[in-house]
Amino acid sequence: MKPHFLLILFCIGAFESKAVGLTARYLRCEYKENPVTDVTNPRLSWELASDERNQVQTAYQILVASSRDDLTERDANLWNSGKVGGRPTYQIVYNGKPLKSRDICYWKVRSWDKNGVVGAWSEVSTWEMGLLSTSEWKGQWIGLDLDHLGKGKTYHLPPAPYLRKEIFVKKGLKKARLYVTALGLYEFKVNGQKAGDAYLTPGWTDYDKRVYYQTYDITGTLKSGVNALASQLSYGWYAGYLGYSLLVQNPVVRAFYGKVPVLKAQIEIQYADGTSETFSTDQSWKANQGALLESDLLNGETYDARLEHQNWDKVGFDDKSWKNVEVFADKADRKIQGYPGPPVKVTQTLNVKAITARPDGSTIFDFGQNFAGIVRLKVKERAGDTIRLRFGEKLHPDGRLMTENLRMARATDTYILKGDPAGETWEPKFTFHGFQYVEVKGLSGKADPETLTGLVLGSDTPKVGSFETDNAMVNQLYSNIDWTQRANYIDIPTDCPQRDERVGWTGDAQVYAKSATFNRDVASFFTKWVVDLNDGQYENGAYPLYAPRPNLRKTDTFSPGWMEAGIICPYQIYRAYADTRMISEGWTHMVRFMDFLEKRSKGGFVFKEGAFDDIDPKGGFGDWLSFGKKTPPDLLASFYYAYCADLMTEMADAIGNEKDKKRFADTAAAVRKAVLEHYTDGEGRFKCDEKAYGNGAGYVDGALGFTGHTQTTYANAIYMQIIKPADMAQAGNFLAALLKENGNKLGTGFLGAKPLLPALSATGHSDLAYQLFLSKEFPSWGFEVENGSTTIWERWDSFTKEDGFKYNAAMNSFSHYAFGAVCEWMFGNAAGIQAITPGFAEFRIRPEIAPKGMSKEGIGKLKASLHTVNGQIVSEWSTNESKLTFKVTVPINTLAHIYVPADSVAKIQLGNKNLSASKELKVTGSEQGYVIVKAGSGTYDFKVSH
Ligand code: RAM
Repeated sequence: MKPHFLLILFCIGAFESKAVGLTARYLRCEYKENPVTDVTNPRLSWELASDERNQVQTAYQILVASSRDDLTERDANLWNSGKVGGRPTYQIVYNGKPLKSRDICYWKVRSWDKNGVVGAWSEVSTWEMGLLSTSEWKGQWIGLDLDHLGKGKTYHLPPAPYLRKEIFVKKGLKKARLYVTALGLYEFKVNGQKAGDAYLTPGWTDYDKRVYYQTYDITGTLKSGVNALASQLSYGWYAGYLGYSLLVQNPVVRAFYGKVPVLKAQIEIQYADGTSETFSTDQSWKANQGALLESDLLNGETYDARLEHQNWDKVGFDDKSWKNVEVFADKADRKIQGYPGPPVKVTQTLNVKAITARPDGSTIFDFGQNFAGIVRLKVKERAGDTIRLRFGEKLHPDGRLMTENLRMARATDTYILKGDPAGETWEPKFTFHGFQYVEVKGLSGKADPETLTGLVLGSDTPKVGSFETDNAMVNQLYSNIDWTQRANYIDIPTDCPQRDERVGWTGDAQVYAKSATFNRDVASFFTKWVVDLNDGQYENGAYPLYAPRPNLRKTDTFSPGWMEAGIICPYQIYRAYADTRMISEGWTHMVRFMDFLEKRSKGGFVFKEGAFDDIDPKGGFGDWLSFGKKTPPDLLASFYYAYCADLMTEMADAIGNEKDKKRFADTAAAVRKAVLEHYTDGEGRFKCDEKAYGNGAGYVDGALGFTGHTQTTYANAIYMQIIKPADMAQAGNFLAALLKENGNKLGTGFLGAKPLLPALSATGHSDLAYQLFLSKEFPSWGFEVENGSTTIWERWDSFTKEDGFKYNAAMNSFSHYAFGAVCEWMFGNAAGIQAITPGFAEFRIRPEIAPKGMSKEGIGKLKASLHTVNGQIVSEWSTNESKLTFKVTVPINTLAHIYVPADSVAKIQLGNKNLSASKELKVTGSEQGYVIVKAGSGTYDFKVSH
C-alpha cells in the first residue's frame, strides 16, 4: 500500500471518530436485544458514545413500525415519539398504537447532543410480541405417565418421555414460530434440530400460579412437505426431587407440583399467500420411553445408548409401535406467560486441567475451577460398557472424590455405550452439577483430556464489571465471587449448585443482590425472580424462606433477614437500573409485607426479645454462620424493619406515591426511636435482655449466648443508619474495638459480613477495612483463596487445616455466594463507585486508597469498571512513594463527583496542568483527604504528589 493512501485512510478514520452528534447503539427492549416479549408496553433503551467531553443527550426521537418498509426516515406507523427533550436513554415506555400478539416491531432512535446537533439514526432493532393471552393457547398438555416405572422412595425417577409428531407444511412458508412450554423440563426439536440454545426450559415457577413459555423462530428449520416435531421431557423442578426434603424426612420428597411432565406447544405458520396454519399438541402425538432412563436435577442422568430410537426426531421414523400420548387437564387459573429472564445457557466451555488415576481403577478429571454445569463425554468402548461420572467440589487428602457434602444428591451421570466404532459423544440435557472434579469409572484405555469437556451453565447475564489489582489474592477473590454468582444464578438465585438444596434462599439473595449488579447485568434475572418471590408470599404478608416455595419441610416459613428480600431486591434493581416498574408492579405485595411487620410489632415498632419465637428456628436464622456470642435475631429484625421502611419511603417517592411515602417515613422514624430506646443504653451502646433467651434452646447456636454488643450489630447499625449521625463515630469505634478484642478478626455471619467493611469505611476505619480484606488468616476471604478455592465458601471454616471438612455431613458448600457480598465494598469503597441517583445518572467516585506500608502484599494498583445503563464507568488508581495517579471515565449523559485523594488542590494535576488552572473541571468542595470536582463525560487523568 502506498504511503499517501495510508494517510488518506488515516484521515478518514480521524474524521470518523470526530463524527458529529451522538449515535445510539445497544438498543434493547425489556433489557434484551431483539427479544420476544409479552409486555404490552415494553420499555426501550439505548446507549450513547462520544469522544467529546461533557457530552449529553438533549433530546431523542423514537420511531416504531410494523415492518422495515414502514420505518422511513421521518415516520413510522406504530409510534413516532416526536422530538422529546431530555436525557433519558432507558426505561422509556413504548407509547404508540396498542400492540397485539405476534406483532413484530421495528425501531430506531436518534439523539440530539449538547449543541442541539442531531445524530444519525441508529441501526434498526426489533422486538416481537408473544402470545398475550392464555386463551390463545390452542395446544393441550400432553405427556406419557411412566410413574409406575420409578423406584419411588429409593430416589430413582421413572424414565423420561419422548414425544413426536409429523406435520405437513404447504409451499410458500413466510414465517413460522414455535411457542412451547412444559410442566417439567423440555427440549424441542424440529427436523432433528434443537429449537434455540437454552437449557432447563421453561424455568422454575410456582406452577400452580404460572408457567413460562419460550418462542422460537423456526422459519428456516421447517421445509415444505413433511416435517418432524420431537420433544423430550424431564421431571425437573415440577416432578423431580427437590431440595433437602429427603434429608429432613419430609413426607413428600418429589413431585411437589405434579407427577408427570407434560408439554404444550403450538407452531404457527404464515404462508406467503396470506393464509396461516397452526399445529398444536394434542392426542394425535405419539410417545414412548427411550434411552434416557433417568433424569433429575439433583441426581443426574442415566442414558443407555443401546435403547436409542434411531432418527426418532426426523421425518420418516416409524412410530407405529409408540403409544398415543395422554392429554392432561389444565388448571383454570394457571397463567402462561413469556419467560422474562435471561435464558440459561452454556456460557463457557472448560478443558480438563489434570488427570489422576485412582487405585480403584477410576480416574479423576480436574477442571481447575469450581463451576455449575455438565460435562460432554467422548468415549470409545464396547456396546454395553458403562461409564459412570460422579461430581465433586473437592478431593479428600488421599485423593478420593469428596461427595459427602452433596448429602442426598446423587449427582451421578451414567452412560451405557452402544459400541459405535467411531466413538460416542454424549451430554446430559436436564441436570446440572456443582463441581470441579469428575470421577470417571469404566474407561478401559488411557484417560485423555479430550474425554471430558466442561460446559458451564448459568443464566445468561451479560458481564458488566471488572476488578483488577496488583494483588494476586484479591484478583483471585474477585474471580471467585463472579464464578460463584455464575454457578448460582441459574434461573433463580440458588444458595448452592451442588448438594440436595439449590433453592432460592431469600436471605442469601438479599445480602448479595447489590453485589450481583456490579458483576453482571441482572435486571431481567431479577424481573423473573421477584415474581417468584411475590408468588411465594404468605397469606399473612411474610415473604418466604425460599422462592419458589415448595414445602420442603413442614416447619419452613419465614425468617427476619430472609423475608426482607421482597423489599430489598426490587430496591437494588431500582438503584442499579432505574427500574420503577418492578416497584409499581410489586407494590401491593410490598405494602402487605410492611403491614405484616407492623402487625407483628404490635404497635410498638420494635421487635423485642422473643418476638419471633413462634417460627422455626426460634427468632429465625439471625446472623447465620457467625462466630462467637449471637446477635439477638430480634434486634436484627428491628434493624431490618427500619431499613425496609427507608427503602419503601424512597421507592414510594420513585413511583410518586405521596401517601405511602409519608407513611413509611413515619414508620422508619418510629422504628428507629423504639429500637434505640429498647436496644441501647441511651448512649449508643447496644444491649439486649440476655435472660429473655433462656438457655438458647431452639435458637440457631443459642447455646453460645446472646449479646447486643457485637460486630454484626454495629456493622448493621452503621450501614442501615439506625443510630443518630452524632453517634456514628462512636459506633465505628465500638466496632473497631470489638474487632481488636477478637485479634482483628471478623466474627460476622450472613447478615453481618456484608455491612462490615462498608461500616468501617463509613466511620473512618478504612485502614482496618483493608486489613480485614487483605488478611489471609482464618477467618477471612483471603483464607479461602490461600486454601486454593476458586469459588466462595458457605462457611468461613468450610475447610481448615486443623479440622479438614468437618461440616461435610451437615452442610458444607464450596460455592455459596453470600460471603461474596464483600464485592459491594470492593466496588463501592476500594474503587469508590457509588450511585447517587438510580442508574448512576449522577454518581460519586471516591476511592479509598489502600494504606501504605501495611505489608508488601497490600494493593498499590486497582482498576475497576462498571458498565451501567448509562455506559462505562472506570475508576483506576495507583500509588507509590512519591505520587498517586487516578484515572476515571465518566459516561456520556452523567454527572460525576470525583473525589480526588489529595489534601489540597495545589497538589493535583489534571493531565499536564495544575487542576486549579484547568478550565475543564470545577472544584466543588473538599472533605477530609479528598478534593471534590464535578465532571461530565470523558476520561480524566489526575496526578497527586504526596
Ligand atoms: C442453608 C442454605 C442457605 C441459608 C439457609 C438458612 O441451608 O444453604 O444458604 O440461607 O440454610
